[in-house]
Amino acid sequence: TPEDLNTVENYVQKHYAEPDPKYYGIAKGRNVIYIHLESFQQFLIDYKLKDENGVDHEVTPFLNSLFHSKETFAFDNFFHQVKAGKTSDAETLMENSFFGLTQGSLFVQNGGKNTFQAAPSILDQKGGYTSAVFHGNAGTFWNRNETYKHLGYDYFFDQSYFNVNKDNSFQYGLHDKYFFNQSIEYLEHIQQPFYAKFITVSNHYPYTQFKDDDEGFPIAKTDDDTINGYFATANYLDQAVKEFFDYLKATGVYQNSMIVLYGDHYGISNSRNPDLAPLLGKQKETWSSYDNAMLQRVPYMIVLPGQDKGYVNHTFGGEVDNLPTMLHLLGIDSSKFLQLGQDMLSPKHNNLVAFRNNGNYVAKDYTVYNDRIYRTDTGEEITNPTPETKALVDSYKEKTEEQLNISDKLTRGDLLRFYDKDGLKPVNPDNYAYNHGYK
Ligand code: GP9
Ligand code: MN
Repeated sequence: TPEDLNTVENYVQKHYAEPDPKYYGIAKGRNVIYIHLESFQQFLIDYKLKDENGVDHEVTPFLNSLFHSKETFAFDNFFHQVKAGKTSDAETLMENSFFGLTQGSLFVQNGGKNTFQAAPSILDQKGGYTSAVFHGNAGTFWNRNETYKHLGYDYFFDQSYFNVNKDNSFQYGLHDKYFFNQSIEYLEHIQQPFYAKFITVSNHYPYTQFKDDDEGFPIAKTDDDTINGYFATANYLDQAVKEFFDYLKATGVYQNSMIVLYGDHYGISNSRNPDLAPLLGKQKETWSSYDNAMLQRVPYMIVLPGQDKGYVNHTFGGEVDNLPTMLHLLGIDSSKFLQLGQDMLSPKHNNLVAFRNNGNYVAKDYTVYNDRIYRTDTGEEITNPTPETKALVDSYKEKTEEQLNISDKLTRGDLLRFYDKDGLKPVNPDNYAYNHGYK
C-alpha cells in the first residue's frame, strides 16, 4: 500500500548516511568487478594452518596481500546477513541493499516477479555500464536465470558457456581456476565500463574437493572432515583469484577497475564450530554464542588500483551496507534510492549489524546472540545488565528489527514498483535473454 511505501521512505531518509567527501567519486567511471568468495570467513585472513610437523602454511597469501594493501579499503568487522537463501541472499543484499526473506530464498520466491532497482540497473542508468554475471553452475540454480533479468543484468554466463567435464568440476560446477580462465574470453568482449560479478564455487561444502591433497595444501586434523578440508579449498580459491588478478594486470584492465571481494556467508556452521575452536586458539568446552557471532564475519575488500589511501577499517557493518558504499565511491548519489544500508566509509555509519534472525545483532559495544548479551570487544557475557546497558541493548534490538521489518515490507509488498522519486526507469525483464550468444 502507499502508506507502506511512506514508512519505507521515511526510514531510508532517517537512516541515510552521507558520504565522506574524501572518498566520494574516487572510483568514478571505473569498471566494477565483484568477486564472490564462496563460503569464505574472515578468520581465514592471515590464518596459518599447522601441518603435522608443526610447520605453518599460510592459507590465503594472495587475499592477505590484498587485505593489507594500500590499494584496498579492507573491513575486519563486516558480517554476512544471510538466512536460508545462502548465496542468493548474499547476492540480494549486495545488489539491492535490502535483506532476503525470513524463510527460503528471495531469488526463488520473488526474483522472477518483483521490481528491483539493483546495482546493474543503477549503474546502467547513472553511468552507462554494461553488466554481466559469470558462474560455472547451472543457470537455474537459485532461479538466477530469471532473477538476473529482473535485476537488469545484460549478460549471464552460466555453466552452458563453459567447458565443464568431470575432471575440472564437482557438484557445484566448474572449479575456480578453470572458471576464471574461461570467463576471460567472454569478459574481453564486454563493453567498458562494465559491472561484472564472478561467483566462485570451489570453496563450497563439503570441502572434500581437494581431499587427495592434489593442490599441495595440508588437510587439518580435527574430528570433523568438513573443517579439515576447508583450508585446502580456500587456498585453491586464493590461487584462482591471484591468477585472475594477474590477467587483469597483464591486460591493463586492472588500473581502470574497482574490485570488490566479499565472502557470502559462513563455511563452517555453528554446530561444527566447537571442533574448530582448537585451531583458533580456543577451547571446545568454553566455546560460546559470542564466538559463533564473531565467526559470522566475512571479508569485504574494495581494491582501488593506483590509490594509496587504503587501510583496514574497523567499522561494524554487513552486506546490506555494500551498495551505498560502492555507489558513493563511483560518485553516484544514493540518497533518493530505497536502500536500507549505510556507506561503510561514512562517518555517520551507525556500527550496528542486524543478523537475519530477529533479535540477534552486533553493535560496537554490545553483541546479542541467542538471547545472550556480550561485550563486543572482550566477549565477556553480561548476565545482569545495568539499566543503562539494558536500555542500550533494547534500543539496538528495536533498530535492527526495524531494519528487517522495513526490508520485509519492501520486498513482500513489491513496493519498488510504485517508487519513482529517484528517476530510475523500471527494468523490463523481457529485454533480457541469456541463451548462448549475445543479446
Ligand atoms: C550454487 C552456488 C552455491 O550455484 O552459488 O550456493 P549456496 O549453496 O552457497 O547457497
Ligand atoms: Mn554460498
